[in-house]
Amino acid sequence: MIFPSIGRTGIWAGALLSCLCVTTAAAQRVADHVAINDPYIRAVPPVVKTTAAFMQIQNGTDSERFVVDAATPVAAAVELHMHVHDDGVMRMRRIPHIHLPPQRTTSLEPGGLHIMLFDLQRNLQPGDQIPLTLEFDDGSTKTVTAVVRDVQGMMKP
Ligand SMILES: [Cu+2]
Repeated sequence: MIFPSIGRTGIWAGALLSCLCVTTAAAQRVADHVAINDPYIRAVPPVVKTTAAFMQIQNGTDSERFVVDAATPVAAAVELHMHVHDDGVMRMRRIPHIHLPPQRTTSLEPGGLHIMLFDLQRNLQPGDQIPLTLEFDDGSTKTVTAVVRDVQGMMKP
């Protein structure tokens, strides 16, 4: 029975290494230095299977950071989007990341940057609380509770 004993040693060594790695990474996680305020999701009628999430993202670090992905259990697909003026028409465009300047707050709002939720898995009623996870450029993540809210109009007032 030599393999089980080697295996066990390997597992213990591996566990020790991952503990050290996690501790080191935890001290520098972007997610720990980013504050997310007022996250909300636009309420839509049950027949509509697409909506968007908005929030204020405060980068408390001294370096430029990025949101690189987002996810929520209520949507089968999630994309980062911005609005662009195209011959007087507002269009949405997928972007690879949301830029977070150092020591600044970046607004995700109707008519601007937003997190697009596709193929909604259930009806979203105003007042519902939905977990939404953001992933940052270092791979760290932050999960916030977004409240479903009625939002008037797609454009900024
Ligand atoms: Cu969009």
